[in-house]
Amino acid sequence: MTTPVYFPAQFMEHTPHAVFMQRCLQLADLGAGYTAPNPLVGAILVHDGRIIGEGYHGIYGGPHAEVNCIQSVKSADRVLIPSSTLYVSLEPCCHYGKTPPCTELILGEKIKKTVIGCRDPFPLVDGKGIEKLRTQGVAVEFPVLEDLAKEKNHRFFTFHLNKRPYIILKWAESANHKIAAEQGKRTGISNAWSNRLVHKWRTEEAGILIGTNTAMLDNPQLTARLWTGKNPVRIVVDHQLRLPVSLNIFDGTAPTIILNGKKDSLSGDLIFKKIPLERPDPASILSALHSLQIMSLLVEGGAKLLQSFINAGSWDEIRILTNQELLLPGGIPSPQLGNAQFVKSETYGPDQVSYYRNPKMLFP
Ligand code: AOF
Ligand code: ZN
Repeated sequence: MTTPVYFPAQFMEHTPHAVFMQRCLQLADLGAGYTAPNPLVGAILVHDGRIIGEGYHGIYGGPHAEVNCIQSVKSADRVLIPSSTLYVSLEPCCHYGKTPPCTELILGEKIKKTVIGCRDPFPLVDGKGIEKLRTQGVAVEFPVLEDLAKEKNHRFFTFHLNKRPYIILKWAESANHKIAAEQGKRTGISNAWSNRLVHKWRTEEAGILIGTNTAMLDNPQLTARLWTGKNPVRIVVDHQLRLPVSLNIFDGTAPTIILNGKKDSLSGDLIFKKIPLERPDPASILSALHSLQIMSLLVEGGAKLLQSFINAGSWDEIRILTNQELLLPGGIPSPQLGNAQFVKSETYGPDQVSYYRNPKMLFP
């Protein structure tokens, strides 16, 4: 557990709830990469300006932030729980999922005051957690730091409100904006530092998507082996089921979904998911992935697949690694950015990493 922060009583009068909510948001981050399709949530218990408990949702299927927070209270402080305020970055749940409702826990512990960051868009909760607490006599202060609390869970909100995964399009390109030297030839573009950054990104998303040609020609592993964390689910579009099982994506090192036009089947970590269309488009791919509970997606190519997502307006972020020292005459042009809005750039040796956002596509 982290060191408790102590606010003296006279300071407390002027301490906005925002300070304690900030702490919840910090704690929420500790679950990043492990909770999908659940949200990132942090909670603290504050008694007379002193934090007596802290917790966060650490892993999908595991205890919620509120449970870990209450469990962390030292035995000498347990008597203080009913007269403490529970701060939580997301509305407490009121349903039986993999774990029991947090509202029952709050009521059972006789906590009389809660401060909540933002509403939970999950249909089984969606305001009903707050209502339950209020009707049972718990004072609820809501919302506090709502924009930051929602931003923390932009993947979760996008998944529930837009009914599709949160989408990050990514590619590496030469200084003259080519993603490969020629069709069918794997071209090394990014460097050891930026490759590690990409593997870090892989640990942060639920799934990683590529098209048939990229799977066939590049034979990628799509794992996060250069960074510590969880491998994303590998997702490949293979409409005609042309891909040979000798490819790395079939090596069993990470769960793999094959989106195809022929069959639905499940064998261990290998899922075949049928898309009943002549040609799968972004909308059909996304609705299949939504039904498979893939909360966020890193799309890593090829150019045609990336462009189809841009053209459909189905994307949230674009991240481009540009090797400023590499020129590829001829070659395959990078996708066209369309209405992408520049956010920032970073430098990793010769590579510049540029981040864009979709100005139209934030959750409602
Ligand atoms: C909370 N605190 O820390 C989280 C919540 O299957 P379960 O029981 O884990 O429930 C998952 C749902 O609970 C998830 O979709 C979201 O609505 C909520 N997550 N709620 O009170 C938490 N992680
Ligand atoms: Zn809960």
